[in-house]
Amino acid sequence: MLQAVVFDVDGTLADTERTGHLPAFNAAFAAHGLDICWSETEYGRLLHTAGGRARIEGYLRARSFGNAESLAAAVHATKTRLFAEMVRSGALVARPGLTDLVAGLNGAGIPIAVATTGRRAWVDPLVALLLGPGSAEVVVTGDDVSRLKPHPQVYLRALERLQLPPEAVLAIEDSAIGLRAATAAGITTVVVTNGYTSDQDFTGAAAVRAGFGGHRPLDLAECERVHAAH
Ligand code: XBP
Ligand code: MG
Repeated sequence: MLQAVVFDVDGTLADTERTGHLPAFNAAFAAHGLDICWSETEYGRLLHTAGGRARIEGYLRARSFGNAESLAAAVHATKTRLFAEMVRSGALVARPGLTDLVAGLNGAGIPIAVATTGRRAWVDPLVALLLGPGSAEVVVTGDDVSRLKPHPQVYLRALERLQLPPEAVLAIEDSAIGLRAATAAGITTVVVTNGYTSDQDFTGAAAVRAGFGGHRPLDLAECERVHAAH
């Protein structure tokens, strides 16, 4: 029986990468006087590195910046602040259909958890904005783990806090990196793709969908069906 649903945040709850993180990274580069501006296409390639700080550091290292580690830390701190401000301004909207699924889970009393590589400074206000204040019983962020996705640590921590075994839970992810993290924790996973992830390898997913809505919505009944079938 399905006893909890664990949601990824970026790309799953909202199109945060393109409309939120990317402009925040570019604004942070400018704030630090760096002549770097990632395009949407280039950012799509950079998403193969999980975590914003590691993403910046890898980019700077590849361009032979001597102080890549400390500079990445400083730029990422600025990016985190800027993105948190953007979230608090209410600039991001939930993916179509998500609200219906959340209402179904709330109505059935099925706990919601969140497992993300993102930072708590913006994850908490974003989750409150998109899922409703207090909707998520457990929120595990990149600040709570030492290994980011595709390592399963963030999902294992979520299971611990839910006090549930992996078989009782369904994960909802948007990317191959996230799918690997959730399945490595033993959790049945549905992938809801987006423009950045639709051509990735989703081997091992219980189901792959282009969105929460459409003619076959990923609602509570569908989550329960997919979970029971695996
Ligand atoms: C999302 C990410 C995040 C964001 C940036 O991965 O990779 O790093 O791009 O967030 P997932 P931070 O959806 O699999 O959790 O800058 O706060 O790291
Ligand atoms: Mg994601």
